[in-house]
Amino acid sequence: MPISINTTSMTITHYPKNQSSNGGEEEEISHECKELLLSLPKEKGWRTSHLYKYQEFWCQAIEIQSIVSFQRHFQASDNDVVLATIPKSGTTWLKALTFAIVNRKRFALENNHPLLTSNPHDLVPFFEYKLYANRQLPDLSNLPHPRLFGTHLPFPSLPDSIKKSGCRVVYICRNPFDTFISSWHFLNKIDPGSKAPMSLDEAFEMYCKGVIGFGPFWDHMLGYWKESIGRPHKVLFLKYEDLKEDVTFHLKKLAEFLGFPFSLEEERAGDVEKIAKLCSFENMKELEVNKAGKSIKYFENKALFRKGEVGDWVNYLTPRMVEQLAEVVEEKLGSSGLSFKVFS
Ligand code: PAP
Repeated sequence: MPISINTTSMTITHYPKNQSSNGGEEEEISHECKELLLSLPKEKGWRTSHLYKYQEFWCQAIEIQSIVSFQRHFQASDNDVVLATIPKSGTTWLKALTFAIVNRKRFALENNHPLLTSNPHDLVPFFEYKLYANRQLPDLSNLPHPRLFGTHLPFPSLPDSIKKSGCRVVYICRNPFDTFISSWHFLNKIDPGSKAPMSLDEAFEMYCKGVIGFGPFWDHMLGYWKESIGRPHKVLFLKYEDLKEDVTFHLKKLAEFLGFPFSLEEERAGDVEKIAKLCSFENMKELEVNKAGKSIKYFENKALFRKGEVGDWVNYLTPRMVEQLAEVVEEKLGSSGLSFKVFS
């Protein structure tokens, strides 16, 4: 029998689960999903024993189950906002900025702002890690509009109702050198269960082959890049390094794209700068909720705030690795017009 509970303003229906105890990896996987997994190519995973290739991207077994449910059940509204990223590209930052921009009339920027007491992943939930995770079917009809959601799915795998409705998609990506180093640190910080941490060398080889959650990174980026060129009013493409260089410029651009432009009075009152400060790495890292809280299963919020810099990869990659990854980037992205700053 399904059981319904109410969490804040959305109702979530839980279905009975199959229990197992292998660090959550294949925990709670339905018979239907197990059948699907048997038909998919697989490789050794970074954190879990395997990554599976589902619809041309790599992901964990438990994620596939949530993704299938999201693809089947989610119905977009025209004013929904979907924030899309490949992991470790600026997801947390983009969620914070978007939440603050869209809700600035509901929540004054001065004090008691929800971002001071909640991690951005709680305010802008992931489809695949929260809303459709754990075999839940959420009732999202009571969420305030515009509804804000997050996802790591590549563009072609988004449900048709997102791709075909008027809803807006914001994508942020980051140079592959820093994204790789950030991913390696992060995945080794998560409780690996019985698995030993993965060496930098091994992780690097997998990354260059495209074998990383939601990768290959080049396909992920190109899917949104092409869509942003074809439908610029519906898909906004941002880069982490550009935001680091001039956050207020990109904040205003984001607000305009979302349909919440700053008025002259707001600009004069310094609201753009207030949001930039509220969402800054330095501010967010020091908040109690981000030092001690846990918003997503298997990792603590503090793992989301490491260095927040452009160019930290120079401290880890050998000249041979830099050359190898630069070749991959050139081969896969060279003709697309998409390029990255790799130093601050
Ligand atoms: P996720 O995909 O797991 O949610 P995501 O937020 O995309 O992670 O990436 C985390 C990276 O963004 C970390 O980078 P680092 O490992 O190189 O340090 C993290 O420090 C950085 N980050 C988190 N919040 C901010 C922020 N407010 N401003 C700038 N960078 C941030």
